[in-house]
Amino acid sequence: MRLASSLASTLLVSPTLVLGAYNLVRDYSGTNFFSGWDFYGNYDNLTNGDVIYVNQTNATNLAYRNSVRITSQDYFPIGTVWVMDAAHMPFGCSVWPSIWTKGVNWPIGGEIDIIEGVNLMTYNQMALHTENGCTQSTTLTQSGQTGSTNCSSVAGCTVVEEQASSYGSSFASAGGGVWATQLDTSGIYVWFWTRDNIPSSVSSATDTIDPSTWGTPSAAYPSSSCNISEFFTPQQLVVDITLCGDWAGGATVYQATCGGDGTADACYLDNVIGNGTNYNNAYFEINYIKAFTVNSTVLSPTTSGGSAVLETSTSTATSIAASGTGASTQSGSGAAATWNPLHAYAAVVGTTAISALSWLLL
Ligand SMILES: *[C@@H]1O[C@H](CO)[C@@H](O)[C@H](O)[C@H]1NC(C)=O
Ligand SMILES: *[C@@H]1O[C@H](CO)[C@@H](O)[C@H](O)[C@H]1NC(C)=O
Ligand SMILES: *[C@@H]1O[C@H](CO)[C@@H](O)[C@H](O)[C@H]1NC(C)=O
Ligand SMILES: *[C@@H]1O[C@H](CO)[C@@H](O)[C@H](O)[C@H]1NC(C)=O
Ligand SMILES: *[C@@H]1O[C@H](CO)[C@@H](O)[C@H](O)[C@H]1NC(C)=O
Ligand SMILES: *[C@@H]1O[C@H](CO)[C@@H](O)[C@H](O)[C@H]1NC(C)=O
Ligand SMILES: *[C@H]1O[C@H](CO)[C@@H](O)[C@H](O)[C@H]1NC(C)=O
Repeated sequence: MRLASSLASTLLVSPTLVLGAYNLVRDYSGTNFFSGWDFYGNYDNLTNGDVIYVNQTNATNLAYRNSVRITSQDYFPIGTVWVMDAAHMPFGCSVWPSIWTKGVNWPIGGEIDIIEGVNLMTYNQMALHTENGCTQSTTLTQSGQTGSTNCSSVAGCTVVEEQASSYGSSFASAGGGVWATQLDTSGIYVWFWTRDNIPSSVSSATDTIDPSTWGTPSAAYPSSSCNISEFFTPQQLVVDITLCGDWAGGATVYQATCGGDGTADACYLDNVIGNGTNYNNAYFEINYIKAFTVNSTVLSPTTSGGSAVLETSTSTATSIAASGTGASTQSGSGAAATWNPLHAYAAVVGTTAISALSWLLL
């Protein structure tokens, strides 16, 4: 459902971006991609999708397929830039992928939806979710189109990407692209570039990165109407794919791009109980996810208080040991991708009545 509000067209004032460099603290890529994440290991009791986020490998409930929801073990402080390079994002009827961030006591502590879409949507939708009192300013500069400005509403404060090829088959056809997200006391900003438009300051960034030259972001949430320090605790990254559920499975949302009879069960009946061939494009192909922070530090969660504490060490990507745990190596006829050892994949593997939506790392 494309959001019709045109509030964004009246937005004029430039955000004040903090200048200066951020230092690399994590590089999730290649054979180390799956190091440093926790697998959810439960059915989707968060967005009511028809999936089991593995490990529940012996599930017999045919209402579910296997999928993956991974959360970074690290928490990243206010003062972080994440950069994500993907060649392919999952898409298809009933498919609902996201790359997003959350605090330790989610939904308290803020949520940043960097990449999110459902079904056959053709554009990415960004959002913040917070407790009451954070809104998107009406005076800012962004290239995207604002949907809702209330970050504590059910939908969150949403911004639709206006550039072409930000989601679905057009994203894949363009060779994918890069998102960069700045979480700063001055605000939260998301930039998107298709493959051909990635600035060299991003593609060639190694140890440091500097957002000050990137120009107008796709989505801007300046602190003038949302005190970032108040509404956001340190954030962990989440990557997941669910099927149907609260957003993709909504009767009108589903019908908008996938048709069908408009009933509440259409998403499920038309896709989830099928043989898996519907999910040939339900995979991530991620070249890398990198995190850069101002203080070269990452955080680990405490079990109380909703805060996070500094780790004693500040290890960098190169010191993260490779581990095979959690990196499924299933394959099957439903997997459409050409496997590349440098990339991490999530794919539908559909050969039997119970298809598996699985991560592949070969
Ligand atoms: C989801 O299930 C897990 C495992 O049973 C549980 O720890 C968690 O609290 C549940 N989450 C919600 C939101 O129900
Ligand atoms: C599935 O797991 C449960 C709980 O661990 C176990 O009791 C059951 O025997 C398993 N079923 C199969 C078919 O492996
Ligand atoms: C960075 O460290 C300095 C000195 O410890 C501290 O004052 C500042 O708040 C830190 N900034 C961030 C973004 O963590
Ligand atoms: C935002 O939405 C929440 C939840 O519906 C509501 O309680 C709050 O009053 C709204 N805030 C504004 C500024 O409209
Ligand atoms: C923002 O929130 C922080 C943390 O709660 C607080 O210390 C600060 O005074 C707030 N800033 C403003 C301008 O309200
Ligand atoms: C899977 O379902 C699709 C769509 O209904 C159908 O075209 C295809 O023949 C089926 N494949 C198998 C192996 O049953
Ligand atoms: C989860 O998967 C891992 C790796 O396959 C396995 O070692 C572990 O026993 C599984 N745990 C459960 C609860 O299924």
